[in-house]
Amino acid sequence: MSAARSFPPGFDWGAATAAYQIEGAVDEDGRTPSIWDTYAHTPGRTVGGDTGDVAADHYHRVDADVALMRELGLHSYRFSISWSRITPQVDAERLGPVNPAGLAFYARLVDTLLAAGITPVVTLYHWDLPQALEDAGGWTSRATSYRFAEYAAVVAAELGDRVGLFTTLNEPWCSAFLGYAAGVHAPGRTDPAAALAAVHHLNLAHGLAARAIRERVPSARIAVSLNLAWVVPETGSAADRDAARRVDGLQNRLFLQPMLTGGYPADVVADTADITDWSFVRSGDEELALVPPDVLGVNYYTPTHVRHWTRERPRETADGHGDGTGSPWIACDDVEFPRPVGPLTDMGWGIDARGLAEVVRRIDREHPGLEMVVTENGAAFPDEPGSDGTVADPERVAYLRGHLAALADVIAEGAPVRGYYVWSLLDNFEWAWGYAKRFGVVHVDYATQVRTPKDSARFYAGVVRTNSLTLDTGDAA
Ligand code: GBH
Repeated sequence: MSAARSFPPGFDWGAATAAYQIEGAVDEDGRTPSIWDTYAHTPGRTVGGDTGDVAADHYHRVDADVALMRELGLHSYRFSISWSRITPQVDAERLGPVNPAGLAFYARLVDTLLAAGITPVVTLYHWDLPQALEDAGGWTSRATSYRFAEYAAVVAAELGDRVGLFTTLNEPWCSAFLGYAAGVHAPGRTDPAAALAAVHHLNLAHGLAARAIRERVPSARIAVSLNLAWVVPETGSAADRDAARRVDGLQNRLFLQPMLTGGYPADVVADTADITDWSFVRSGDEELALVPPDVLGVNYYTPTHVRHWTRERPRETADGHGDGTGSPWIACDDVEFPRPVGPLTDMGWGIDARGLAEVVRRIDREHPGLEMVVTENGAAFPDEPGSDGTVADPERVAYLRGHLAALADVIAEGAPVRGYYVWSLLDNFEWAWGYAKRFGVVHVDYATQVRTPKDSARFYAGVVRTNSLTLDTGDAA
């Protein structure tokens, strides 16, 4: 576990954030509401009624935050763009005028990063759909995919001379299943058929946007970030393996197949036949969605253990998996998610670094040559500054160390993983959990907006500096 490892020369080290989680400034410079403004402002939806209205106030702190990244020695910074800032008047029929002030914010961020020697990596969609599009059906509507491609083209045209890598979507599984089936993310719907329509329109959006970006900026590289699951059946029984097949189908194959090889997995289509007839998939859509990315973004946090539920006792569900109505796991009535054993993060998620290596191995096996970047990996712990002002977060250091060791090993086996982005640079608005959960390597005191690098930030800076994990790389420096 703690043996030394080194990473390949030129390995890309970064940190990631998302617009609604850090920016604040929700009604400045022409921005209109997104589904996350609406959701967070709906009573009962987020812990403590927290919203992203102020968040980490990054919108007003670009210079200081980029200086922080520079101190950490980051090569790259992955951030997302708030669509509602770029085309605030978008509706189902048209994209509407481009908002120069919105574009200018991101242009300035990009220029500030470049001046600091940090490579900007753009995510076009990290869950904050303009509310007017949701009012017209959101991701259940095909028009949303087309408007998204038009928005992507606008951003690419503006930033394509300075940004080399555009990520279309972050974790479309969350958008579709947490947003439209479980209802624990915006827009808060609990309609399994709507979730499957959303899956398709997100896949379509990826393909249409990737084409639109390449047309505007031929040199652009395209990524998509998927929260791929390492699905582990509890036993080798046929019933447990069938549970694993269903979960793998919903979380992994519903996105991998349409983007990488084309079409939808026949078993998932059959399993969901009672929910939808899939008529939202039109002739020609298979070709439209099939745009293999230049880089597959892998987001990994926790393993997914599954077993067949025998109904002899109440069903176990890991936190966030819901149960019955409001579950993201549609057509999985016989599946349960055993409670994780061993150490947990503050989210209640199990810790198992083997999963990161296993998802990478699986992609490498099924899609040889496809380049990967770990676009998110990290953990929440309830860190607070000590009396000396430092923030000790030994659990996060151990989490990162373990996952980086597993990653180094799978790279040494030959998997083409080109970079790693820690989630997250800053403590931030953890969606329905509000500010109750802290994922940053940098602590944020929300009352003062003071940033304090945690011990994990020093650990990570040491890894970046040496391009390796050594026994004592910067731990608790
Ligand atoms: C990412 O999503 C997001 O991209 C990011 O915005 C977010 O802040 C970050 O991770 C931390 O949450 O139900 O216990 O088995 C992560 C999506 C979906 C990962 C649910 C863990 C299962 C946990 N997550 N998943 S559990």
